Amino acid sequence: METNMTISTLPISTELIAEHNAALMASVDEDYDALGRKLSRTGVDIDVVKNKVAEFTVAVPSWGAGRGGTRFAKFPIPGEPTNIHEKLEDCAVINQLSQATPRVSPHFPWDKVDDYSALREEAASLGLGFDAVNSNTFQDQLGQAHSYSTGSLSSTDAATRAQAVEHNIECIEIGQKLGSTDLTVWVGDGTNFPGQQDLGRSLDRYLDSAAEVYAALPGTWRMLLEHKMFEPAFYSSVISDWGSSILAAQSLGDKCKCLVDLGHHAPNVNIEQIVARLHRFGKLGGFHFNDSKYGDDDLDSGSINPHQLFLVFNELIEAELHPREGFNPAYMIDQSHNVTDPIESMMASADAILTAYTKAILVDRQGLTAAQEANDTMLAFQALRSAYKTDTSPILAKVRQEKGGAIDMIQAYRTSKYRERKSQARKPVGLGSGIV
Ligand code: LRH
Ligand code: MN
Repeated sequence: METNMTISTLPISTELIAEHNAALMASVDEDYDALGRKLSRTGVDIDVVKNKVAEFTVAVPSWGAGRGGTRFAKFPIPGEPTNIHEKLEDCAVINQLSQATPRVSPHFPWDKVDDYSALREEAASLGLGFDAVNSNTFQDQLGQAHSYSTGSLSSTDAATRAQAVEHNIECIEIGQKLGSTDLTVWVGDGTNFPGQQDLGRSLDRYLDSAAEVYAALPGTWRMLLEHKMFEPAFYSSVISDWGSSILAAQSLGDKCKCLVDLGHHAPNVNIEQIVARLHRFGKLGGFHFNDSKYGDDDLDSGSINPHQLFLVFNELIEAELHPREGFNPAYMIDQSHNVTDPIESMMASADAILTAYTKAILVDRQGLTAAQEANDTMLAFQALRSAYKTDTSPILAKVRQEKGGAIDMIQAYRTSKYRERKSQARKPVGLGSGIV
């Protein structure tokens, strides 16, 4: 997070938050002390857990600040953001109340501006920094020379591949001005018909293009490859699964890692095992947290399958305890808020992600490992389940309160009437469809 910049006025009054917390503090303290006594019976110091949780943060997607939509429709809400400046303001609200989302992951050209240094200062004045930058070679821009309709980094057309490489390099240059150190590369490249493209040659073209992007990475930067099973291609996707992604990352080099978007897998795929595998080979680069029931639904994290999110964090705690070269995953949310206020959804999602992390911290690792080595299946499972069953909300409320956030984020947000105020100040967003 930018430190040399003084935070100017934050969007929610600190008096309102203090008043809100004062009314709830007694019950939080009571619940926290009760949980503390319960955890101490199993040798866990709740303050140690609290201090570890207070260090955890997750980035929010700039594109998640506005209402999302599907190919059928998008239903804007009054006062939703219309540009990156308003999106940063809304992201500042999420961070102010959650105290857990101090970075924004931008997307280009959706967040294009003339002066990126000014944008960096603007974000810093709101207490925000920038996380991984996202390139976009899955849409054509007005006046673009070559269409991505038949692919981008893997296109059969050399000029189109060069254009896609150029765009990714431009994103790196923008990211350097913003203080980012990661480039996330997701391509929609693929086919809708068997035979439409040679499955081997399309990957070879992708690897050649990606190698040019890789070569442009500044010293400390990483390139995060994001795999996705399908959509917009519905027969084959060039980087369709973790296998294609890790092989590509291994062939590109040490600075190339794999990013796991939870929604990019077939239903019931064991994503936590994918996390363990990527970590085993030092290629676990980051996450796009969301939830889904069918496809890439981009629903709120933990809203459909909070247990899966817990099991993913269980693998991340194991990874922290047994780190591999360069283990430093980028934690980011990637969601599309089609029916809720995006600010409320991202605050609730940050809470769900920190809840999964906190429950994973509470797992009795020694007991688990001993039961696993002894093939005591039930005790091993119960080591996870008893942690999962623990209500960790007093710890999260205490962390937020102590860091200056709100004990009940949604209640405080609604009391602030922030969205109503913005619906007066901001121009209405037109009807449309699609993600942004
Ligand atoms: C692709 C994806 C990718 C982003 C886009 C907004 O489905 O997850 O991470 O570029 O959503
Ligand atoms: Mn994603």
